[in-house]
Amino acid sequence: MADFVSSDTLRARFSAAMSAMYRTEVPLYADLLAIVADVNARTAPDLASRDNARISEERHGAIRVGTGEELAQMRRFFAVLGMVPVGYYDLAQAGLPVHSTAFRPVTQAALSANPFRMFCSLLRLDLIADADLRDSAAQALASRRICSERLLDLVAKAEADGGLDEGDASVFLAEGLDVFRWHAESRVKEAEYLRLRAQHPLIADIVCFKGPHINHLTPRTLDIDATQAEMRARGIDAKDRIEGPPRRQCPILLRQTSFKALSEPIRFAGGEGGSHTARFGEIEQRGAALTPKGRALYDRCLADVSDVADDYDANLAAAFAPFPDDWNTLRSEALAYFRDSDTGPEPLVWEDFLPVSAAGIFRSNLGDGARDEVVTSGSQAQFETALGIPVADMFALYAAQTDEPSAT
Ligand code: OOG
Ligand code: NI
Repeated sequence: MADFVSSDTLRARFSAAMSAMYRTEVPLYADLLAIVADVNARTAPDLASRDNARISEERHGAIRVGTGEELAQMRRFFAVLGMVPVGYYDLAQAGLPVHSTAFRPVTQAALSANPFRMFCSLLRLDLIADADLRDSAAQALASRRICSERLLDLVAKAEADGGLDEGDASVFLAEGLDVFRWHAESRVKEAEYLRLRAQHPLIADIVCFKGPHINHLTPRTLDIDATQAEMRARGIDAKDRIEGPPRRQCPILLRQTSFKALSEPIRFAGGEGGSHTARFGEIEQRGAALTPKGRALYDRCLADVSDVADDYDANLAAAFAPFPDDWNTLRSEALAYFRDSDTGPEPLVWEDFLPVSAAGIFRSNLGDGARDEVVTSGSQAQFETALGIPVADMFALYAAQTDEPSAT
């Protein structure tokens, strides 16, 4: 058998290459990495080096694709990196014309080797009410090729042979990186870009460019409040609310915040210049994975957050008062997942995303023109047909990991 590069190695190399590319494309991202590294070292100076290594290597990214074919290509590409689609996120409920999944590794071994994740959204053309606009968006997308022939050939080769040797792997990674590069040239004329953007800024972002540019990369912080404060102190325009649960003794799920999108110069087909807002920065703090019962309680608490007074943090904390905040109760009430380790039960880390938080991140980064009007329900079946396979059930994955022997 040929000497294949393992999917864990491919994923780690791809994640590092994306990070290097994004640092040059969005220099503020480099500042963010430095702040997070500082805060993490201060927060957990004695963290086991294995965990420390995982945390400083950890990041997620996000992309948005325009067609079912593009989504299926992404699914096949990420599979070579050991990443499978987990979960269905219905953003239409929040008024956004997309639905999403997250490509990520699923076993404990793969997650500890490198947990890189990619949040991937698919445009829902069916939610564009204006038929003319829908047709012109569909037409622009029909002639677009986001992957090179060479990349598609290597994906097919990896599928057929079960892997790639070093020679193929390095070409595969370079061609893969190219898919997510920023292109400042719009494929459509200014008038059409403006019409699409007026319908919804997300539609213009997805339809008008050569590829699904990476729109953010997110490092994992061990203290999001400290990181957010440090961002502000350095004059970074951070979003005013942290999405997700409040600060707690026992962190659960995911807390996220972002800095605002940059306005970047672009050139339209036809030659005129303009500007586009798409790319931003984000940080996240991960906590314990909740069971369906814990998640239902989380959703109820979140729904109870009052928007009346302007002290959002206090309202959030008050709404979460019913959520137990000690590990024993979280375990005895089966609200979170645990697994046995040498030192007793430890909570499983939440490896996924949250639809309400994701909607907040989208919204804060769509610029002033963002209008949320398409309120309708999701269509998981339609998404999975495009994807080519069903998405994995995150709760089943966590449940299986509670039985996995603990990593040594
Ligand atoms: C994705 C926004 C969602 C997250 O971390 O929840 C997201 C996007 O803007 O494309 O990245
Ligand atoms: Ni994100």
